Amino acid sequence: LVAALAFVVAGCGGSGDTGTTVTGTPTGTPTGGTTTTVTTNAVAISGFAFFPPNIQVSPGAVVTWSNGDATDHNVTFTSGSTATTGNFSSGSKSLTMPTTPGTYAYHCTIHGTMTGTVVVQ
Ligand SMILES: [Cu+2]
Repeated sequence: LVAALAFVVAGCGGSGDTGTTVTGTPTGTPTGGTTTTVTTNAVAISGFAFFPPNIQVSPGAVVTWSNGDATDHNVTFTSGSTATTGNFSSGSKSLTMPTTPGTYAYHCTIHGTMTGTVVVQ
């Protein structure tokens, strides 16, 4: 019986067992402070997060946030700008970015874990 059990356990460690793999996390994960910056003017709000969280646009560009959650969110800049969309629970809101190059951080004032940045350059 012991020998048979050991055989089964050893078998579980084979190539067919993928249930506990924790290595090889993909890059670009939207949480955890990733520094990946995407060139786009559109940001989705989904699952209480901005995606992509870090974007790059041209000076003076209009950036649009689309709220896919059925709850109020807002986009409020906290560095270099005081622009805010105000709360909105559906649809999209747009803000015109500054013309001065730099990194502008924003967050949702309702949900402190929702943060993002816009790099203007
Ligand atoms: Cu929010």
